[in-house]
Amino acid sequence: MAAAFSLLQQPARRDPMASTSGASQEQEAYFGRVAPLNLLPAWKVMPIYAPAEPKTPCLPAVWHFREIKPHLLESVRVISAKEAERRALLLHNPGLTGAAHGITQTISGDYQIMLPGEIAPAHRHTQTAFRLFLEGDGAFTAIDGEKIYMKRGDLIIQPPGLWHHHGHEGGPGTPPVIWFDALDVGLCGIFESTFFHSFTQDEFPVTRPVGSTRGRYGSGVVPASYRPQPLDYRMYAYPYAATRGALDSLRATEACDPYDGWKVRYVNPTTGDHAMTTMAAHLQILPSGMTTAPYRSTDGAVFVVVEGHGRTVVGGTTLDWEPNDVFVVPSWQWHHHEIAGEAVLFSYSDRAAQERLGLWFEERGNR
Ligand code: 1HN
Repeated sequence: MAAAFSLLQQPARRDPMASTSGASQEQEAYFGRVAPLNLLPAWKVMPIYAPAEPKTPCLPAVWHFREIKPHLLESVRVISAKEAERRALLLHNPGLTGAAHGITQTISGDYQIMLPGEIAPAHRHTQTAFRLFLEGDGAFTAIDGEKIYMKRGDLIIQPPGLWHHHGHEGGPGTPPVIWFDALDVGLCGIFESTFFHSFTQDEFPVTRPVGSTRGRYGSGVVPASYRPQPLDYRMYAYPYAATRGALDSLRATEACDPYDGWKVRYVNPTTGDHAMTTMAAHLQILPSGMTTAPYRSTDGAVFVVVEGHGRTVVGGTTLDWEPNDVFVVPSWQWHHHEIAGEAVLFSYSDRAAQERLGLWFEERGNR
């Protein structure tokens, strides 16, 4: 990206704090006179509004599934899926304080659990969401009248504005199902554009057979009359077997990328653009023993470990991970992965939104 390089290669500018650190008595008195008019001198807030490079209060962090699962299992005794609407534990970035929460300032992440026979009631919202299914059998999510059954590693995208509910159809005594959810909660919050409606009944009527959308839009064809609109996407289910197959196929003929190993991007098959309008999602495979080259980008990225184990070094912090763990690399922080056992990492971020707004930048370091 050309713009990225001109911005990245600019010489460090003078310290903007210098203009405010030594405010004179006269300047302080002036601030005091304009404040009652709800005015702030720009030169006073410039360092906050315009740091020389991206700054984030978010910290690198890891959530270990091994530690969290007992609490998830306990949550089913505390509240029903129906009462909770979504019985999920949100991953809170330890660097965020006050009203701000989320795994970064723009996106959320949570583990959700359901027991056999339960329904998580239907609702719709302006947030875009997705689920990455982790464990158990018999779970479905129903989107806009179509049930989608979920297996380990499947990505199911929930477009904004469509009614959805979830259920677990396993018989009595079947183990609970657990998946990972994400939403662009903070992003919609910043834009103050969030709408949320609960449906009048627990289940939104199912009107289309299983497999309808993937069959119609994910087979290299579209219904003849369909014209994709920029914000419209019709494919919701990305089964793990297909995505993992794409990685294996890349690996068979392409060299291992020093930054990414072998990596694929989830796309809207009718446009080739990101699969969601706000969040980008990727899946990558990294061979055992690999240490990736240092990399940073302006999108704070969240990784869900699907297979393997290893650690990720973010600045001075080392995050160890194994399957079903989740870790976050905040915006613009140098990081690399050290792979102990061949790993498959799913990752997501607000990169799709940043790219659309011309705000996304990356930098590749040398080993
Ligand atoms: C939500 O709608 C779901 O639909 C899951 O499953 C987690 C966390 C915060 C706000 C809405 C879902 C959520 C959520």
